Amino acid sequence: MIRGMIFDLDGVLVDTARFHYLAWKRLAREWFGLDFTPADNERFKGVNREACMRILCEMAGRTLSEEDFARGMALKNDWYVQRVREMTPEDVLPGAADYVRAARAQGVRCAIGSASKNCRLVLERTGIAGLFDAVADGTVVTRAKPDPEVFLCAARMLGLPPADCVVFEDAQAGLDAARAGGMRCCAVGSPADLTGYDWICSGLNALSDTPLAPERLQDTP
Ligand code: B16
Ligand code: MG
Repeated sequence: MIRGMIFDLDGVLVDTARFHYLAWKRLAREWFGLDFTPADNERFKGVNREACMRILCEMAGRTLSEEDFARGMALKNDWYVQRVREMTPEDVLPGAADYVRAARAQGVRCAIGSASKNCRLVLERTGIAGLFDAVADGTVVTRAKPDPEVFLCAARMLGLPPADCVVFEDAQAGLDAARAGGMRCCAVGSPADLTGYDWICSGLNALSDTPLAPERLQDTP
């Protein structure tokens, strides 16, 4: 039975992916003269900041000093945070808050499992912090998805075994992390981009006809 739900933040609950994309695109252009495309950005989804910076350097064929590497990450983060500060509850993805509320009403415990160190700020700006019993994010874990650390940490915070939890994820690295942690997972996105999931939906607003519909959760093995 599903007793816990662990939600990735970026791309599942809120649309911060485009802010990350725009900030990396600017850094790629200003520092490396690279045209960073949406296809390049796929490799950055769900991956923590340091790992993203490493991928960008690899794409540019450049090795930076430790100091410049840290300066690049800080610049990107400043640009990203500027946009996050302008977020409002309207930036919550369609149906996401209602889905979490309905699951909670069925007795399901809900947590966040995000790679982001800015997770708390995003939750506060969008007004959904109070919907979650626990927050496992980039400030409490060290290993990047596809390592399962962030989801195992969330399950532990909920006081539930991984097998009783479902992870909702938009990134392949996150789906791989959920499975590595012994959890079932629901992909959020398109079957053309994602693989290795138990269920798939285009967004949390599209789950009403599936076994993950809140009113059917009690019967889901
Ligand atoms: P930050 P998620 C991830 O969030 C993003 O998908 C990824 O693009 C980003 O690099 C990562 O957070 C780190 O974010 O720079 O704010 O610490 O999808 O795991 O909620
Ligand atoms: Mg995500």
